[in-house]
Amino acid sequence: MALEKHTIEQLAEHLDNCELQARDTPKITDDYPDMDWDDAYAIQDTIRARKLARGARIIGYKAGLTSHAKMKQMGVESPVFGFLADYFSVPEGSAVQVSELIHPKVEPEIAFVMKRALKGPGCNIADVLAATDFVLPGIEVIDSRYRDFKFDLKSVVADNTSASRFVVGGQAQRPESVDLRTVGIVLEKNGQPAALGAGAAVLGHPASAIAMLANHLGKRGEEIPAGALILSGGITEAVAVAPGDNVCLRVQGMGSITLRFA
Ligand code: 0L1
Ligand code: MG
Repeated sequence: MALEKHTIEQLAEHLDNCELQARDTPKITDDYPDMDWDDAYAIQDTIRARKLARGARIIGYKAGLTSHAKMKQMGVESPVFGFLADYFSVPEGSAVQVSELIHPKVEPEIAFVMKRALKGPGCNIADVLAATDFVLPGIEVIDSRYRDFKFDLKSVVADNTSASRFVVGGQAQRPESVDLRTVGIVLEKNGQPAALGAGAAVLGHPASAIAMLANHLGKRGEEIPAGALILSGGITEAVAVAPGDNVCLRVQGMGSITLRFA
């Protein structure tokens, strides 16, 4: 680790407050260019501890930057992982208040709900599918705390990978009853297709992202617990939204979900 404990705490407080007050900030590596990966995840862990101390519950995880479209959009080469707090969850069909956010974008995703705990190292797609209870459509609302979405990967990890809000719904399916590689999705904004793709855009198979998450957590002595909800990563590039926008995600064989922005 390159940063002192008090610096990690200070940066976690800063990023947590930026989220809560919908305030942007320059990326933190501008001031701490030597920050390493352990520092980045330690800042994210400290943000998580701050939320837990305020009474929030952690209900799952997310994988980010898992599609080639997203990696290209962000100019990076590997996925990142974050956590989902209970208050990030938005009821299906409801409205997200844009005034509570900085510059939201939406991503079409496949969500996994686990029936058994999953612990790396060595997890693969088959292990993930065997441990999955069901899969369902999810829209992630990302909202980087960094000004103009300008960041590097370590800053993004520290900022809990831009996690902000999400909705899941539609028709949940057992993992064996759907081919998650070929499943097609259409993301509509205000009734017009804004992005489309297939599950394989996420690392060849969305379950790969869950296996990578389990292996990542395993290295840190953690596991994906039974019952966790996991967003496996955007299938397409992220789409910017503004007040008044209406977003609908249609997933082949899994129904649709909608989200409004007010
Ligand atoms: O969920 C994601 O893919 C987002 C990862 C963080 C980068 C971003 O804010 O776009
Ligand atoms: Mg995402």
